[in-house]
Amino acid sequence: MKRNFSITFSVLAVTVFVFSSAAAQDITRLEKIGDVASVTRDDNSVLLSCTDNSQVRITMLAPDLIRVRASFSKPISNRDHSWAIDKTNWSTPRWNLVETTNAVAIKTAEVEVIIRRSPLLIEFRDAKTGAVVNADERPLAYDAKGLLKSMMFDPDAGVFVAASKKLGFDEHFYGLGEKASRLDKRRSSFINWNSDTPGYVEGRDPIYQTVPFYLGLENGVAYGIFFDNSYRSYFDFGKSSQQRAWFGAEGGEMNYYFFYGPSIQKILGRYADLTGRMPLPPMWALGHQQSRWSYYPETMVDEVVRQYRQRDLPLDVVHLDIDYMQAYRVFTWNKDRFPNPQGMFQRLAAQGVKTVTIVDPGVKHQPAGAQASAVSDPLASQENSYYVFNEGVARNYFQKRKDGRLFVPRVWPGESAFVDYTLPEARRWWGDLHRAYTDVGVAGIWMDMNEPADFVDQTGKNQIDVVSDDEGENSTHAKNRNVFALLMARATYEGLERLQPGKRPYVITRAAYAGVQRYSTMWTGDTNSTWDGLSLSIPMFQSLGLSGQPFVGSDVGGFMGRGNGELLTRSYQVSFLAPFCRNHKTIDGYDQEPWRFGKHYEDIIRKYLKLRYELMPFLYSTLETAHRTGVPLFRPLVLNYQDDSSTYNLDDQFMVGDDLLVAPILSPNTINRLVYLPRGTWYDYWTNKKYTGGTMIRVDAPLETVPMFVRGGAIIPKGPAMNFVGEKPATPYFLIYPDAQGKAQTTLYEDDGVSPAYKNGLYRKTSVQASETARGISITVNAPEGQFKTPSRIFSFIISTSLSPTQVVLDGRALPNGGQSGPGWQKNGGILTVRIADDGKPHVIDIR
Ligand code: MIG
Repeated sequence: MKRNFSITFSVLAVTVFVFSSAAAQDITRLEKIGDVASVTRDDNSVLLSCTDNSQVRITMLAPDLIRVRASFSKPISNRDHSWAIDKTNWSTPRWNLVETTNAVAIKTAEVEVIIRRSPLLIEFRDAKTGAVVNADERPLAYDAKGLLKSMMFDPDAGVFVAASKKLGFDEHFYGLGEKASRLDKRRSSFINWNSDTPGYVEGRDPIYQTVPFYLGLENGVAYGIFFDNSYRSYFDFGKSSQQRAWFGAEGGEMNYYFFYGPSIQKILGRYADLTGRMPLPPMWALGHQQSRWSYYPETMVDEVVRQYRQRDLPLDVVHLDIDYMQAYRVFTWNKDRFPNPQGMFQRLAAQGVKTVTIVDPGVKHQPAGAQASAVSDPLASQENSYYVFNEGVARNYFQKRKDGRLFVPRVWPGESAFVDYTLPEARRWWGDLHRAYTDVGVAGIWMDMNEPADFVDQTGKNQIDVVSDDEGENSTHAKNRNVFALLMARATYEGLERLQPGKRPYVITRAAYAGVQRYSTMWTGDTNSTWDGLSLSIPMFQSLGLSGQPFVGSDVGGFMGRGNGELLTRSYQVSFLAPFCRNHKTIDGYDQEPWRFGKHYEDIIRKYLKLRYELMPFLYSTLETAHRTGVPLFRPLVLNYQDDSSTYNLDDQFMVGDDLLVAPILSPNTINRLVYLPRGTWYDYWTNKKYTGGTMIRVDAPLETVPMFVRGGAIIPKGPAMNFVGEKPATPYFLIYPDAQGKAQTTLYEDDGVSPAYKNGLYRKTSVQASETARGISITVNAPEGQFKTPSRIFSFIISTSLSPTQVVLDGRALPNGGQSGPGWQKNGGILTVRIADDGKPHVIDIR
């Protein structure tokens, strides 16, 4: 049985569906929107009515956020709905309108929008400098004559719409969510059509997710465009022509949001305002996770966890893949393999291990006939009657074709049914079904196959006439495919919120649409266990972070094919600093747990896993920044050094927050590499050796060492090494790395790590500043912010310095020199350590 599926799976893996490339969509042949005939305004928008009955509405949502919505040869519809948008109640910014014979000019405090009347061309300028930031290359256009119909997924579902922008001579492009491509997307084109693409390599497009949001950067100035259209969409950043960057879709509205920076970080904050913020996941989601397709029976799970603990390897989470179910029936348990799930999860929990179960959208198609019995016990046999299918049919929640027949895709259970997640009551039902997991102690949900994949036909053609309610619109697959996963994630997240009110939901998804960060974290699907796969993971994580998804990661060691100890070790040297750090492997792959290639590799992997847990206070604080500001944890250097052109293409290095720079090894037999250090002071994390940035250096990188640097000016909060989150009390210590002016600072974020109470002020932010003075060093600990109380504990400050102090004074009183645990200080081999009691009060430490 297992063999069979494995073969099916491999066959799918090599079947490549060739879509028409974006280059083939010649948008210059499309019908241009008519000239402006009249202009009207209301409180927050300007409506341009055109000579051809088209309309364009420009809406001012914020000084740096302008929406452009257009309809062609008809008025703009009253219906205005998007599953991606989180915020609609904007308070109108100050703006004014000036009309001249040739143009219409709208100005907010930050952006000026100039609309030429004939032809209708839109240009965005910096309101202060007048510099053009982004300008139409040609008028908005649509496929009035159906020229592109033969290339469209569903020619009956919509009309191709497009917008075209002038391509800057030196413009760089970032974002677009999950793409198997490098960081800078200039001279590339892409299609968005959520697709199950096992074993994808660089250049494969589309893959699982759709996030139609990109950033343009030229001369250090950035803008963003979110083309909120869920139909199959196209982005061409100067691939088909060196004149233009264009985007379009096979239906729906021309509807985009223009974000003005000039800083990328500011744009990401605004994008998070518009499409929502990532809530904090439970802190243990940052722990190390282990998965396999599939661990069963329960003795196998026990053995994996036993090995972890016996080998002193950190582990927070085990994932159960599709074989825990009864013949792939979601929301059931296979009693032969897992006779007592609750007992097992308690056993694991006692060892600090949480369990995540996979949930696929395919519900086994199992008409009950005469056998029907309403057994909704997920542990009971569903052989004769399957409660999820029965209920879905009875409530009419499954997707149907236009002719009213149930849509029956083939996925893991064989013939299946998909839920219409656009129905609020179906989402609620689906969410509540997760009691099958939460009742027995499952801690999180892993959503797979939600492109949605269909073994009958991966292009979606088999689903072309499937209708979704879509808020009463009864639209078809062409519009709904790309939002299917977003809505499944929403159903799951909201279900877990209801089922476990005191706990933060933990959801991870493969497919998505923009806005998914409100409900789910993600991983990059079925990668390859190759060096190319590892190298590709870095720009992928970075691009996702630049597209509103901060909690990202990929299967450590790669999913498909055979890895080896060196690749696995180097993979950990990337993923130990990615938000999602999970080792996972396909069903027929060579085993890949950290010990599988022998002690030498295992010892190095342990070192990095331990370091991840030591860095947990830093990682968690940086994740909270991502939650609050939309600026991701795992960053390309361009995000921190936007004015430094040497960072624009840099995607074999990354930063964690503002303070850590990592330059991993991405090829075999490599023991040194070049590293670009941007301006400022940098410290080698391992040796404390100081560098002045703005240059390229060569550093050694034997297998046990990943080149890693700390920014001068940083204070890195660390904690004890642990084998799972919460194993030991959090006793933070602070590593101080002064900049050229002798200054450094940080803010440590803490909360209970599990409940949503942080949303109501139950957190603690402790900011710490250090500065070199004429006499020595002074450290300030500010009064903590927030209501969360930490137990009284010792704060340690550690600094590598040539200074030999004679006295360390805390709030005017001398601290004892020496001692090990209580308040005091010592200088040892160039390292100065100062310990004080953290009593929740402000303190000043004077080192002389
Ligand atoms: O058709 O559940 O990406 O992580 O192990 C393959 C089995 C289905 C694909 C996921 C992978 C998972 C696998 N799944």
